[in-house]
Amino acid sequence: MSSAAVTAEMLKRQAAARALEHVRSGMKLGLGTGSTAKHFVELLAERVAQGLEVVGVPTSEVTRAQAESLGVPLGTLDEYPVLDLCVDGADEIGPDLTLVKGGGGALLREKIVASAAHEMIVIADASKMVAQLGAFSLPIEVVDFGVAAIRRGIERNARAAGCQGLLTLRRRADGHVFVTDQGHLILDAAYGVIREPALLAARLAEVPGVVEHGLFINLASRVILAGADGVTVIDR
Ligand code: ABF
Repeated sequence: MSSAAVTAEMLKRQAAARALEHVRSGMKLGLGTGSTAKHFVELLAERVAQGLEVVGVPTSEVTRAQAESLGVPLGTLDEYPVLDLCVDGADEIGPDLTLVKGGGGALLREKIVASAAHEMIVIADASKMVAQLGAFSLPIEVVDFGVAAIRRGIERNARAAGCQGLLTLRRRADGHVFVTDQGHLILDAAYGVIREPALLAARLAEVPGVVEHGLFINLASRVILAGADGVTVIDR
């Protein structure tokens, strides 16, 4: 692994370790998806082995498998519809802590779990903090019926929110169409800049066939960023 990659992983782990300081025995936790959240689950598992009593609700099958293999007690949102804390990563973090998420394809479950938690802590390396959202293509989760028509609806409604850009059907590395844990497809929208996230979110939600999108608005209560100059905590 290159020295830059090692540094990036170290920063992610530092952010994850800081988030762990907010975990207490008895908590019900939302467990995020992605490489940064993976560090959190690993560190959480170490504390569980030392006696910390928590229950984790995973946001993806990948996280479920990781947490299970590490011995973290797991539950479901049906058993625990209210969570104390959700810890997750993000692809972009805006100045008001609006997030772009979904690069890992887990945005639907992530948003449901985050919404069920009293608090959402986002952990990331400092490069995820941006002045304006949109450089990272916005993941839009859609059903697999009438995708061409859904595309037109997204393009029309996004234009009304001042956003235009190529919609790309997400594929796996092997070229097959990516299918989410819920059996849906993802269109990644290269908008470049998202000036009015709330307006775009509202317009996308109106399109029949759009299940969810990667704009997380008013969900993150705290962001923990790890950078070369240390760890920064930002509260909403
Ligand atoms: C997940 O975390 C995804 O929504 C998001 O894409 C990802 C960030 O991944 P990483 O921590 O690997 O940068 O929640």
